Amino acid sequence: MPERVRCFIGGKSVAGTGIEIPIIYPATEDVIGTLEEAAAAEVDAAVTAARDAFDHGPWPEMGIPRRKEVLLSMRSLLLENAEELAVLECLDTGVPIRTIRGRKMDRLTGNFELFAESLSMMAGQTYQQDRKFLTMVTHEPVGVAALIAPWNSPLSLATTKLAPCIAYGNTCVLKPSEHTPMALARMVEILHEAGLPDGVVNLVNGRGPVTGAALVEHPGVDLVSFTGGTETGRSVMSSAAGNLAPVALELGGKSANIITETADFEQALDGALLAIYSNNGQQCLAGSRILVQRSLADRFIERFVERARQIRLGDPMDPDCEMGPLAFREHFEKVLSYVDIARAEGAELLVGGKRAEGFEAGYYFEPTAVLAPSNGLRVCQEEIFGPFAAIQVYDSLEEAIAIANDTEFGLAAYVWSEDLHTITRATQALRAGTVWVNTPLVREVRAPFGGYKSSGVGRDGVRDCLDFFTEQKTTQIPVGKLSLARLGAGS
Ligand code: TXE
Repeated sequence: MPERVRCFIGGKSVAGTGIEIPIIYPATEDVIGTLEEAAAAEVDAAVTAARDAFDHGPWPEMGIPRRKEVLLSMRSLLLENAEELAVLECLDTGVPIRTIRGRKMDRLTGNFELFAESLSMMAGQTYQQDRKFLTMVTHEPVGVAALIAPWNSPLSLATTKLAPCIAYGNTCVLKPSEHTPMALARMVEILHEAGLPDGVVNLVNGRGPVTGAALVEHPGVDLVSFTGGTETGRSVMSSAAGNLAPVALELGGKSANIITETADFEQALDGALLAIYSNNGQQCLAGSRILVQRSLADRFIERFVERARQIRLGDPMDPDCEMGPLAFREHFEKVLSYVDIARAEGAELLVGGKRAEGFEAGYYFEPTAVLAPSNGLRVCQEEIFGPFAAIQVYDSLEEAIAIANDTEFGLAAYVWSEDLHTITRATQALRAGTVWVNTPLVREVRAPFGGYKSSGVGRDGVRDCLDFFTEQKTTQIPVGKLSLARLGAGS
């Protein structure tokens, strides 16, 4: 475990000259390291190193077979070091180690594999409608990208940006969340050990309004890709506008999980619990509004509450742990505050609602659910980002669809039914970037992923990442000699 987390700039570890921030293990509240915050000077050095690697380095000019080889050797080395990375991510986040060892590590290594392979299939276009010209469209790297990562799943979400960014020949400066810096710092070292040229990936650490803001506003940044909260996303977008830097934003959600009376009840119950309580409830695509059809509401709520009570909270390093602590103190307090907000607005507390008992320390919060009388409540409209479900009862499918769409967000939606027409009607009408039918939380990483409305701008996925992380260049060449009008040559 690193005692100090520093910047990594131009292939070297560099001291941060900002403040020192304690790194806290959320399961015990022990200080387990110190983060050296990057001040504006280190941010500038990191952008300069990335610019230099873009303008003069081998990376953007490298042929695809060689770049692909480097990406695949990064993947192999990450795989070899998967256990170390998993432990660091667990210490960073408090997410159960079994979740990290499983789907998080698959995502991390899969991101490098996918974008390495996508290079093999990358092609431009030609237009030949006008027989006098050959018109070619080629993809070229854009330049220096600022990549801002969140704290709920640092390795997989940071590399969802980083892998396509560098695969398509760009260089970058990565800023992890100040709450979860360790696994990504180690990952950046591993990428270099695997043969990544210096300056292609630079790392700066620190608080959002300090290090993050300095990075996004830096005039040397050509592109900004951000994952985080909707409010921060708005400010990132307006800062990037100063440089006219294109932005991709993956923001919050308040996704509806519609349980119809035609659902496979047991599957829907398992799915609803997973959708709100996995990853300690801290995921943008959580099914945080559970809409249950009236005929099965009593039975569903009773079983849901019974199961929520039995979720095994514990030490996230224990492979049997199903739910760990929330990621940091302020976040714990934010989630807790929604219990009083819910009560004050007339919601009924069904389960949980307080710090979990039996833990001397740690940001443990009980799996919580409230029954909300209306979708207008703050617990139904605001992203809580914790193990906190708002359950509502509806009568008809059309009513459920209207409730589902009555939100400023549009990241995901879930529907559970065995009836074809229910499924087709719901999937067509739901205003969300991803709709899951009879399953929670699958990610097909090749397909677009992103949000409608305030859930984001742009999409992850192979085609959209190619569009975002490359410039398209149109080149036109005449076929044969042209006879051009001869201005100034007399008639
Ligand atoms: O996230 P922030 P916060 C949601 C969730 C959560 C809320 C607030 O609802 O409760 O956001 O969380 C960096 N310029 N999600 O405040 O601030 C910051 O350092 C540049 C949803 O912790 O969005 C970190 O690296 N960067 C979500 C990253 O932004 C700035 C994941 C995310 O932090 C910055 C996380 C600035 N001005 C929270 N301010 C998801 N979509 O999965 C902050 N940052």
